[in-house]
Amino acid sequence: MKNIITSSIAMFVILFGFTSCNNSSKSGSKSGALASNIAEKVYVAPGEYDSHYAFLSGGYSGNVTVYGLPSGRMFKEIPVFSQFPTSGYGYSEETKPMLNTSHGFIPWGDAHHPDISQSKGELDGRWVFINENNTPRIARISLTTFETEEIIEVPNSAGNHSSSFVTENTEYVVAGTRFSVPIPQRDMPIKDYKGNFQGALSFISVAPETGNMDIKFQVLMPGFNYDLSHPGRGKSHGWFFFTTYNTEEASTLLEVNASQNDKDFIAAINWKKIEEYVNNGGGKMMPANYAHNVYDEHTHTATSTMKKEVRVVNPIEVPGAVYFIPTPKSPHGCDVDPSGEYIVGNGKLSANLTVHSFTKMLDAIENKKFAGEAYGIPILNFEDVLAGVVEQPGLGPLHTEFDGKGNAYTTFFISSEVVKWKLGTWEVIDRKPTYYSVGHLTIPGGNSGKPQGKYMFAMNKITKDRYLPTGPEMEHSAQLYDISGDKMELLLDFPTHGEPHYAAAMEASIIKEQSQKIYKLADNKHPYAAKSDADTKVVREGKDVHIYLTTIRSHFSPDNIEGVKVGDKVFFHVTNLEQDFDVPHGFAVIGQNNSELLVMPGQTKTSVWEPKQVGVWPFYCTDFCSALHQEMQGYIRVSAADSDTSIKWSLGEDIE
Ligand code: K7E
Ligand code: CUA
Repeated sequence: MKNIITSSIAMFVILFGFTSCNNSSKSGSKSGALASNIAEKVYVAPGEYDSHYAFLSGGYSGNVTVYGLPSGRMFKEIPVFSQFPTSGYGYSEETKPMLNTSHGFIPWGDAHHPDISQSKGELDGRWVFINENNTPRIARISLTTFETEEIIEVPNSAGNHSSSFVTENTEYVVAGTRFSVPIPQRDMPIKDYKGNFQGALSFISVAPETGNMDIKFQVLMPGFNYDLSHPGRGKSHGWFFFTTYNTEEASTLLEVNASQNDKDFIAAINWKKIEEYVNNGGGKMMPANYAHNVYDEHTHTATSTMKKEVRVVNPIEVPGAVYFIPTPKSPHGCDVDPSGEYIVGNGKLSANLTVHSFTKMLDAIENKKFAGEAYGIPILNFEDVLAGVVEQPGLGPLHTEFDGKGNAYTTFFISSEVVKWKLGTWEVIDRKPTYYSVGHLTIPGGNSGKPQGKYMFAMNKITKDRYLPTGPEMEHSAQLYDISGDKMELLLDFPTHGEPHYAAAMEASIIKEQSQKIYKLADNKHPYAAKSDADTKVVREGKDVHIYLTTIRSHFSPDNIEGVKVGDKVFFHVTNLEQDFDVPHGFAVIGQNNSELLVMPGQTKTSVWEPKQVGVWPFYCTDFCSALHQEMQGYIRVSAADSDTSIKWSLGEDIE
């Protein structure tokens, strides 16, 4: 028996050795990622800076994490679609409006595809956009404050997945629906899906100076699933491409019924043409209800406005604006190379990778060579538009990125590898395993005309044996590769947070000098700010008690408060008077039902506290801010509802 086990282990080792590269950390060899020269490639000495920033989506965490490359160190989690007790985002009165939607307050989101703003096809480092899939929204994050500044909800959409990619001058950020739905929403039998449901592709304009988002128009497409998208660039600037699946329009057992057609489509949208149509009054306004939430850096406060209509466009009414390109077989990724000529459609169930030619597409359109139409939208001939095919590169292709040197890199979920291939000749140049089941990959500048192709990292769905076990759940894993040579070289594994569907990355030099260090107290326009200890006060308005509180190392002002009663609603408005980089103060009071606050220098944040018991209750600073941090505390006296204790406050003396 023992012999059988031993020999099967030996057999397994032999097989494993043949089928897989020797990069595994368990191989015991000093090659691959264990070689000391590789360690040097990712080693960032203490006090030194990384060369790149990476912004990873958190998937079901709803947030974005900021990493340094090549070290793989995590610098920050930026709360976006989810409440975040670490900073009080989504709990403080100022930030709660950020999570307002037409469905009410939503404390959570499913974030997928971050994308960095661009000018002239290059990353400009102003903002990161990211989509929320479940309750369709797009957020804009500032790359000076690294805070979420704006969130817009996307009506008529469901499963906002083919999003949030930007055009080459950030004219638009795009949101395409994964699930088609009745538009407008109405009560109808699910079996009547086919021909009745529609898919909205939303073009959200971005104001050049402020970045403010506004839904310019929605194209109401046939009821397919719009999975991923990328903008044209260079010669194809003005177009946007969306993969579709379920062109069968099945409404049940999609794993079978949406896999019937040999080819689905890439939808090619000439947004410039539709923009012109809309600017001339085309399309129609339709009643809608969606939230637009904006954070004001000067009041340190977000406001949520409900918008009541949206412009919709019927593609049939804009001739020459929308075409379908047949693409095998339930394509997922839809990626455009840096020149804008090649559109890669990765058929999940296809043996080959399909690459379309933008030039050939224009020729076919010019010559009106159509294979038919779907709901009045012309379908081009597959062969007329085909640029080439990468033959049998792997199993389960998902996403492709480009290095700007004529090479493409595609992830294969089933065969767990990244395959490098050449644009134009379509030959496979290299393949490297990923551990395990890779989803997206990122090359800094990946969605731009100018990738910064030194590194590539893969984001893997399954971690298994790569790290010390942490119970049934392991964090997902990213793997960093050096792609500066002919062959990819695995450098590093690092854990990620949540599920990083995609990441945007860029050279750190583009943004590191602009990073904000404090908020200027003089610019603080918060209505409840106290800009010095002299401005602090406690004001009763009926049952509401407003406490204008300040923090500075190492005290609160005031630190003793009396006259609050059971049944009151107490607003702690905390202004951090510090004007020094990286000196936040925290605020917490016993029995607080929301979260602590973390208040940045120069900022005002508010926590609501509804005391339920009489007593004398302490509050304190939650951030170890100085040697006397433990002394940074205060008391609030809560009297009975019918008591006559009057409002009084003090610092440094007794309340008489
Ligand atoms: Cu492939 Cu949402 Cu881009 Cu995940 S998606 S992997
Ligand atoms: Cu302020 Cu600790």
